[in-house]
Amino acid sequence: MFAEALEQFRIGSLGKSGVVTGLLKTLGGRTDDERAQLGPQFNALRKDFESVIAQGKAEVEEVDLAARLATERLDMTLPAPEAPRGTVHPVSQVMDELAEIFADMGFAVAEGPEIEDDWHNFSALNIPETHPARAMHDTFYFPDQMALDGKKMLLRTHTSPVQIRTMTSQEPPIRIIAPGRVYRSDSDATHTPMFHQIEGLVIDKGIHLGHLKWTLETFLKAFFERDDVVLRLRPSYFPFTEPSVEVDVGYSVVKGKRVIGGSEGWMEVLGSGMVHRKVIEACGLDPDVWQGFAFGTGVDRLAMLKYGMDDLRAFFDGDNRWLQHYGFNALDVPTLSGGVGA
Ligand code: 2NL
Repeated sequence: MFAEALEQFRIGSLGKSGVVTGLLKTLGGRTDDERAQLGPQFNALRKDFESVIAQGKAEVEEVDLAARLATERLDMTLPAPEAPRGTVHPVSQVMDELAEIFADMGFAVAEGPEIEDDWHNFSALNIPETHPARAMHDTFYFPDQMALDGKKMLLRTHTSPVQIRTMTSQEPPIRIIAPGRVYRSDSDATHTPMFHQIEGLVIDKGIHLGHLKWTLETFLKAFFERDDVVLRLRPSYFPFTEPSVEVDVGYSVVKGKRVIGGSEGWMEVLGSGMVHRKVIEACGLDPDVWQGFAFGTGVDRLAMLKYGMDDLRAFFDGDNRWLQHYGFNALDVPTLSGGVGA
C-alpha cells in the first residue's frame, strides 16, 4: 500500500532514528563554521522531505475519498431503527376521552389542589360533622398543617372541592368537569388509597333532573360507543345533592361476558343529583335563582368496564408488560369523529 510505504519513508527519514534526523543531530558536535554552513542546508533538506511527505499524504487521502465515494451508498429509504415506545396509561386515556365527550357538550375542564382544607372538602358540601368520611380512619389528615379556621389540612377525598372553588370564583352559568386524583384510607383488591375520580357540575337557571338524565345518557352512549345504552335512575342519598340518584347502566350477556347495552342486568356506574340548596348557598349564590346538577364516578372503574381489566391494583403497579398490553398509542388522540376509544 502506498500509504504504508509513505509512512515507512517518513520514519526512515524524519523519524527519531531517521537519516535526516541523524544528520541534524551531528550539528551539535561540529565547529561553529561547519554549523553555520551545514545548518541551513540540513534544515532545507528537512523541509523538502516534509513537503514531499505532506504532498504524498494529501494524495493518499484524495484517492481514499474517491474510492469511498465510488463504493459507499447511504440508503435514505431504509426504515429507522425501532425505538422503545411508551404507552398512554388507560386512566389518562379515559380522562382524555371524557374531556373530549364533555367538551362537545360545552363543559370545560377544571382543576384544583390535591391538599385541601376541611371547608372545601366537607363543610361547603353539607357533609355533617358526624359523617364517617370525616373520620381519621377514612381520610388522610396532615397532623400539623392547619387552615386559618384551625382545622387540619387533608388529601381531598373527592374532586368536589374543585367545583366549590369554581362556584366561589366564577359567575354562573357553570359547566365543568373535574377529573383528578383523590385519596381515601382504604386498601384491598378493589380499593387503592389513591384513585381517580371525575365529577361534573352544571349551574344555571331552571336546571332540572331532565337535563341531568339527558347529559348522562349522551355521555354514556359516547363513552361506551353504543347507541343501545339504557339507563336506570334509582333514588339515593348524598349529603350534597337533593334529590340524589344512583345511575345504573344495562348490560347484555354475550358468550358468557357482560357487554354494555340492552337490559339483561344492571351495573352501577354513577352517583348524581340536583345540587343541594345549602351547597349553592355556601358558595354565595341564591338557590332560588340558580339550580344545578352534579355527578361523580371513578375513572379507574370506567376504564375497567370499557377495556376489560379486572384487577384495580395492576393500574398502579407500573408493570411494563401490563402497560404495553393495556396502554394506548400516544398518537391516537381520542376524537368524536374518529372514535373516542380508537
Ligand atoms: C359517587 C357520587 C357524586 C357529586 C358527586 C357534587 C359536587 C358538588 C355539589 C354537589 Cl360541588 N354534588 N358531586 C354529586 C353526586 C354524586 O359522586 O359515587 N362518586 C364516586
